[in-house]
Amino acid sequence: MLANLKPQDPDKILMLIEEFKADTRQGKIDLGVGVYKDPQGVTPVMRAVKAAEQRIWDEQTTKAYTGLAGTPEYRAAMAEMVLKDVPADRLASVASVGGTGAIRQGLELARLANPDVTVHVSDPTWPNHLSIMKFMGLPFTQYRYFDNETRGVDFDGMKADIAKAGKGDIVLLHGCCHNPTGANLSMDQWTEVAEILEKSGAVPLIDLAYQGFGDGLQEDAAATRMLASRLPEVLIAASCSKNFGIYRERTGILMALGTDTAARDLAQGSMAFLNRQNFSFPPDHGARVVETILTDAELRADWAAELEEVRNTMLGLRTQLAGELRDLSGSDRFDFIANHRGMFSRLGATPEQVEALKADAAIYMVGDSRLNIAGLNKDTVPVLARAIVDAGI
Ligand code: PLP
Ligand code: TYF
Repeated sequence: MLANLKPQDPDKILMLIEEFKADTRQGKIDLGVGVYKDPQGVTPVMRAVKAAEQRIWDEQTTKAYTGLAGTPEYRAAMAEMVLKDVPADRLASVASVGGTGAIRQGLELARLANPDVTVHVSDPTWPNHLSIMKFMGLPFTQYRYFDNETRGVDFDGMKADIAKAGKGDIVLLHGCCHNPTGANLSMDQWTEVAEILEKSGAVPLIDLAYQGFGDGLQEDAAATRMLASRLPEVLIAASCSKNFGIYRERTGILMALGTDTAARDLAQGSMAFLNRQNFSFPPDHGARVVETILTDAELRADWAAELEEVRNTMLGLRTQLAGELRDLSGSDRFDFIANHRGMFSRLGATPEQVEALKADAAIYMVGDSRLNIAGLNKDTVPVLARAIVDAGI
């Protein structure tokens, strides 16, 4: 049986990790996988996470099963963090296996509700969106998103394309900090997106993996909150991997907002059912850490402060890199780096230029010229800027 298996395409982002490890050159720079690194190159355990884990260790008396949907306390805390004003009469939610698990279950839910669903997803998008939909055999199409000339959003193209989504289709949107481009919509543009979806009856599935990494915890959730309050139906797949730094704990949540309590209850039952089919109970440790932090004023304030440091570190690196490139290139064509938000910016370089950066300067980024800003520090920014200009980008 096993001999019949076919080799699967590897994840190109994850492959870079191995390639980088194997490179023996001094001064190599890793701008590949989207993991936050501090200026010393360490992905730290956040202070509040350590404190919450200590508290859980001290106080937890059982590790018996929770519930198929996870604990109500975790789901309530997350709903408050993401939505602020929680419409309890409309909201169904389940804890998930990371943000990826929430995306997968959200797509499964959409297909359960509408077997003819088509998913509309940005071009480009996080490669796992495409690979999950292909694996599920879910029909999908890509809407225009990135303008390679301006390195901003091709908003006219995006509007024209998402208007083609029909009633009951899914439009997958990055709630903030678009991966891989770093280019994002303004609030006015988000309002236009809401109007288009209002007209068509297509349902947004908002992938919120970077709340707190862009303009701030509240600001990064603003588009999600607006869509949730305006549209009758909204799906949200939120991840705690980045903003709590608990990548390996696999912590996320799928939320579904319906029109009334009957729709909410149907969604709740179906989402718990989907958890049961796929893995039964969702992982608890990361969820318990998040719940502990969000429900304790002191821990929450400390977590928010550390997250703010992380965000500001990345913003500082963006400003520095854009400035260095302005000086070295004698032009403002790299200013988009300062305007982008989140961990990533797409440089707009060719695959050959990306290869040249790797071969000549030991600088690793994803083949589509996505760089992880958090892989830099004050000393490596000038090295990268010089290499970009030398590569003729
Ligand atoms: N969505 C996007 C766009 C991401 O970049 C990530 C990051 O890894 C995720 C979702 C989900 O992350 P995780 O499954 O690790 O929570
Ligand atoms: O885009 C990234 O780099 C992050 C991390 O299969 C990641 O979202 C990358 C690939 C993958 C899972 C997570």
